[in-house]
Amino acid sequence: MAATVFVLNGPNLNLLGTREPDIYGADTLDDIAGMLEDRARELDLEIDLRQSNHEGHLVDWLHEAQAVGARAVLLNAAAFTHTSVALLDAIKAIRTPVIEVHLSNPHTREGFRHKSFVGMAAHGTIAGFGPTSYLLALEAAARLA
Ligand code: CA2
Repeated sequence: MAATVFVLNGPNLNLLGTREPDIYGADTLDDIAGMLEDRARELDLEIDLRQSNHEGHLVDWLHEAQAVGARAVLLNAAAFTHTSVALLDAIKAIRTPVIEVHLSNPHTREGFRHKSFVGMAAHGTIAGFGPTSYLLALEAAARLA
């Protein structure tokens, strides 16, 4: 059976492709899901992509990733990246590797985006490549032991 990679997306990413295309691009989350599923098939992986505007859902899904034995989690926690000690603790609480993903490069943006609670515990971070960030993160997940 193919290993599963969770792709967890935080607040407002349900609106992707509808606003601020200069920063986040024109692709929707469904477009990104399709792109990931195509590549996952080639890598013999399965994608379980979810989005929530609620911090606790993301915490629960990180726990679930470990419980079901997911290969890795790709996590774009959106604004919670910069605020959430709960996500930091959840990532530390599981053994499943978490790869932090961002469409934009937060380090070239406002100062409040330079701190990442997710990055403090993530296996690694890929940021700044638009939807390709997710694809690169999937490639990295496929190469994890
Ligand atoms: O670049 C990223 O992927 C971010 O995680 C996106 C977050 C932002 O708070 C992070 O600093 C960097 C914002 C996601 C908001 O998504 C929208 C989508 C469409 C229209 C407006 C916002």
